[in-house]
Amino acid sequence: MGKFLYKLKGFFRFSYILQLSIWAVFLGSLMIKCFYFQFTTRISELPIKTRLNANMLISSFGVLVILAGVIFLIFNRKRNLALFITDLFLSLLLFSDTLFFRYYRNLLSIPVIYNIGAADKLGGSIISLLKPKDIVYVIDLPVIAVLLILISRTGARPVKFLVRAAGALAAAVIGTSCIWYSYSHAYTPAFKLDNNYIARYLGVLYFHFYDTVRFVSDNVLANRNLTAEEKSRIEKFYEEKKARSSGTYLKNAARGRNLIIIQVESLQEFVIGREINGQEITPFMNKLIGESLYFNNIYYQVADGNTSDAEFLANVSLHPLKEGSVFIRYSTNYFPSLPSELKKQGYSTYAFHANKPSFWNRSSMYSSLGFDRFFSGEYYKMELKVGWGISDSTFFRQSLELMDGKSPFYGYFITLSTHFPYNFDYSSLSSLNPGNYKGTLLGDYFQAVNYVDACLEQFFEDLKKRGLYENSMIVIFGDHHAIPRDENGIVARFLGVPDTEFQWARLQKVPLIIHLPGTEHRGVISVTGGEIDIYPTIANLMGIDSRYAMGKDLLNCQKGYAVLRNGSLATDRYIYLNSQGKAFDLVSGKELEPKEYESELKACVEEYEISQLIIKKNAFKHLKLENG
Ligand code: GP9
Ligand code: MN
Repeated sequence: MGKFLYKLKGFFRFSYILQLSIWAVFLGSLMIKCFYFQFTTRISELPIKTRLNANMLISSFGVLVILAGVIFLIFNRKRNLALFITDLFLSLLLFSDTLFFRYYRNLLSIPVIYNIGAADKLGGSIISLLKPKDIVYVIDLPVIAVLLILISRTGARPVKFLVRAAGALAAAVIGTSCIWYSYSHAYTPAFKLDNNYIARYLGVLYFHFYDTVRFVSDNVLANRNLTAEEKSRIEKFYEEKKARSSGTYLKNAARGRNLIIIQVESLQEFVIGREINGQEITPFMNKLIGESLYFNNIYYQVADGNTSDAEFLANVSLHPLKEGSVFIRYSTNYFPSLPSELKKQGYSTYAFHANKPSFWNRSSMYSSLGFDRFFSGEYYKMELKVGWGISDSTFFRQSLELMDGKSPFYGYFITLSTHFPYNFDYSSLSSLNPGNYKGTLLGDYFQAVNYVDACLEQFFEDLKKRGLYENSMIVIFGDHHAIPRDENGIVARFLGVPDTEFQWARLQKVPLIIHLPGTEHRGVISVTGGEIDIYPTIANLMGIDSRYAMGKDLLNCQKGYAVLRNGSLATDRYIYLNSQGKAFDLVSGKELEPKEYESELKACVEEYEISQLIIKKNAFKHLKLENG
């Protein structure tokens, strides 16, 4: 009997150890994965030993303990399997977050996952975003699987409900205390401006919890009725904006002309006017700039919607959504826009982009925005594939063939050949020799840009041949960043600047060229602006209405500024970095006193908030603003 009891005790002890091990592996490995995620994405910054990072880990631990408690409470016989599946799910989530973040510098929020159709777009780029170290996301799974098998052999012990309830309660108390502790030490106002701060202060798992609650309250429980108070808040904003706008410089200078806008994929400002190995990277654009209005301080303002956000900014002049693409989430809203204004003036309006029509939900959004026709990938014959699809040279040539040539028209052309990661063999398309940069991401990018520059030159020639050049206004701008933050070191070295947050922020500019053939309207305009200012600037030149535009007319503005997607602010004088809560003088790099920028920052936060409100409540449907 004694022997039997001894054996039995041993048996229980072994199964007890196994059970404890599975909990330990679950908690320990997920903590390591969370830790890895925070630093591989650089959401959390080095040095590791800071109070901020400790709080982030405490909060992550809290979330995991609560989850473990829930599993303990709900599952009895299938408890270990539930642990395994939860581990698998969270690992997959963190892995997806990692890849998505490496490219978009953003977290996978529910609206993004919800519209997963658009997320397949990373496609071939995914491999180039993978790192061998990412193996950490699966390394514990075999251990848990072995433990599961062993436990199934020894027989998992069922636990009484009361014991499970007590355990879950204890986990809930410990978990919430951890989260509460970290939350009370976090700078929570930043949460409203950028999801990344939520993960920086409280960890990526807490972010997913926060995002779920927000999504449910925004979409499932949301009231989309515009209250009287919200309506007057928006009206007040536009009245104040109208009072600020003055000047008539170049008003109507392009009245009645055709409008051609070319949105160039990943075209950043730092390549303009630069040479590599004694060769100009963008010889055509450099020459064109000498004969055009060139805006050299324009920041991109895209968020989750990336390219589609650039289209939204340029055609609607509102800030994009903080989460998800407005093209996908609110394509049924009423948006006064550049194409719809031009349509009122008798223009035919066309959008050209050689990709799937469903991509970024363009087909439905374009009709909401007032484009008569959308020539998507289905209209083009594949002659030459470059990167993601049909080459830009083929795209431009075939686009012109698709047009009926009736004037006046507005054509919006979106290129594709310069899409990240630029690993196409451009040697047959570009004669640029990137020298020391050959084979690097930056070297490949230079060749890609050099290629699109030549395509633009050819497009201008074709426009001339078709008689569509002289009577048009041609606008060229870049949609967003080209080089991920992780790779910025090489750009910083190329430009001879330090690789700091301040310099990185300063580099997030895109070129904006406005060309009026046959006129003397030219010159470099250094006022600070963003993509949001494109529509009102064009409206001034073409003499059309832009009363609902949130941006400013760059040709007639006293104070330049651009509100960036992460809550940072660029002005003619300084850059405020939201991640650091500090502003730096653009010339001296010196930190500014808060009182020097606080009120401007407040106004910009309000601008951003108003924009979100307009989109989420479909406010333009309910507003009748006086002509601006
Ligand atoms: C897809 C193209 C690229 O059609 O516009 O989109 P992006 O990945 O840059 O958002
Ligand atoms: Mn793009």
